[in-house]
Amino acid sequence: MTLMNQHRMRTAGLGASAANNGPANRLARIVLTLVIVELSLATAYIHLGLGGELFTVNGVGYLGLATAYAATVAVPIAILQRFAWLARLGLAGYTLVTIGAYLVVGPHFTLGWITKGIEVAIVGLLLVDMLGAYGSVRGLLRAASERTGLIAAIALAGIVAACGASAAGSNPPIEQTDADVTITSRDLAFDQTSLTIEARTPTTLRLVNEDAAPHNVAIYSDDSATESLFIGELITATSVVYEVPELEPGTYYFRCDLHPEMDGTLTAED
Ligand SMILES: [Cu+2]
Repeated sequence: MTLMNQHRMRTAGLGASAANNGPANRLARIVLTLVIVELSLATAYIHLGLGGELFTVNGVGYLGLATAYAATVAVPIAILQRFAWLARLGLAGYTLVTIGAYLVVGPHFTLGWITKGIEVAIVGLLLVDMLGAYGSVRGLLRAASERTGLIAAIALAGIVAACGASAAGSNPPIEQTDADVTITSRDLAFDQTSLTIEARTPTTLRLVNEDAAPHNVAIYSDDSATESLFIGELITATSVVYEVPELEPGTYYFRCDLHPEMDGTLTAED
């Protein structure tokens, strides 16, 4: 950002705050900031709960950027406030990159898509926030979009809180169905790195997940994981019996799609 742009932004910011100084508007801005921080912390919490290196690093990033955003926007210290534009752009950019990486890499499961919905909302609300702070469109349009965004934001914050409460409250019992093969995930690791099943016949595979982080078992033709033969649903703190389709005799690759470092060899033999 050039010095001239910064100057223009600050000038625009002053103009906007002079025009928007009513207590209702000020309250709206505070609530908007709180909601953006809450949604960022919710995303951090979900990602830290998934475990594994990538999600942990990403969650810590959200924590740091949410803190930087809250500090530069809300703390009345001039030197901090001068960097509010950087914190806003940083959080928006980071969120966009996270969404993009997710679309490419996955894993695409329900909680993942919920998190992406929250992230899209973060970016949208930051745009409303930046529009309000730096006012590049007319005041009327700005005020209108701010209020609409605010109502949507409050509704979304309520949904996130409700989801969090229901996730914390649910504790499904572990099924006790018999299966041909059983594998257990504990402390972000499988208890076996090699599984053997009967070839040319459908197999039942039980995954007992003792972790609070979601895991699945997915089978691929080899460790490039490009050709999938079976993708089990992700489960958290419960057990599931997968119906694995029949496989020709040979050696295959299995892993947890969420934590690819949890992997091993599956052998199908007659
Ligand atoms: Cu996993």
